[in-house]
Amino acid sequence: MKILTPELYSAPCIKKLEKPVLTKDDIPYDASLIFNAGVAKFNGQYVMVFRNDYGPSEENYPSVRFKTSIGFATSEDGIHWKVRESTICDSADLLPTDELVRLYDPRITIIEGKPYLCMAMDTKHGVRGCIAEVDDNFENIRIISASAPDNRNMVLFPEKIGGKYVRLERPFPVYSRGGKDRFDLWLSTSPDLVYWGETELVLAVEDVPFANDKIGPAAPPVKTEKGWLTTFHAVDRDETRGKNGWEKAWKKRYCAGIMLLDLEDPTKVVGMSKLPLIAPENYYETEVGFRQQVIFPGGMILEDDGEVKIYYGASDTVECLATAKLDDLIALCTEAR
Ligand code: BMA
Repeated sequence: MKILTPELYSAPCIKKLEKPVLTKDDIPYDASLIFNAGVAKFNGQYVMVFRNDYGPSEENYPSVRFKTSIGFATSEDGIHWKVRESTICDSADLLPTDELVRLYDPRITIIEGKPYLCMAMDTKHGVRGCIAEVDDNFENIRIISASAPDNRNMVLFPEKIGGKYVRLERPFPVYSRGGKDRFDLWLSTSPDLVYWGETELVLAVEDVPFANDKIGPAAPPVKTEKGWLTTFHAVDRDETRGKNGWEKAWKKRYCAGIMLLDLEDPTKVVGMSKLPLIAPENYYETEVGFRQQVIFPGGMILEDDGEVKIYYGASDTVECLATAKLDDLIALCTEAR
């Protein structure tokens, strides 16, 4: 295992599955990097919408450029997945004249029985965050709202709060935060999922002891008696780090953090773990893959027996699953560690 300093570890209550739950070998079409999936329980099964970056290999990267498709899979147990032959969308289908370049990093939220996807959206004029409606078969998407650049990593809450839809998001204030990645986690509300406003800061990068670079939302929040339980991604950067993947150098490490937000006013952080929830440790998180040392949750499911499933992309290459008990996750947020 490659050790980055300072060493960071997952919380003791986290149990990682030994192998990824989805890799390129499971995909019935051109696939290379399968990661950053959204996962939900919907109509009696688990559904997954995942990112597939394909085209280049480690040998010919970066002269061959990635294409990106969004795939769909279902599961009876949340562990073994069946991937559908047809994708939801594919950047290869876009025309060179189109403004949209690709959609990626999908998250699923079911609101009043209807599935919605939040995605990052690269366009010719900047990175935007979008919300899309999707039919119950996850075949056709319709983008209903897209932010101004620079924003992405949006996640919707599963119900209205105070009569309004709510999302967490991560704008990129490149000029006003010192010209570096100093990006924070924000919240906006909407009467209709289309028009968004009342934007407030929730958590700043300097509030997170294991981040020195940027933070942002991860999986959509889960409602608990103690508050909205939600993961976030947290990045530390070290200029001395060298080759950690396909690129000449990859200087960032992504961990997952966890916090509780107030049930009625989710701009208020009720508690946050001062240590990472999930850190890169395993072989497929630290030794192999496109960008090693990256953990990026996109789906969190609370089961009836109190088990929480957390799905995360590892090394921007495979999709993994960790589990924990709800009570332990709440304790991490409310008891100082
Ligand atoms: C972010 C996004 C994520 C990715 C991460 C690490 O900026 O592109 O999709 O997982 O970088 O490469």
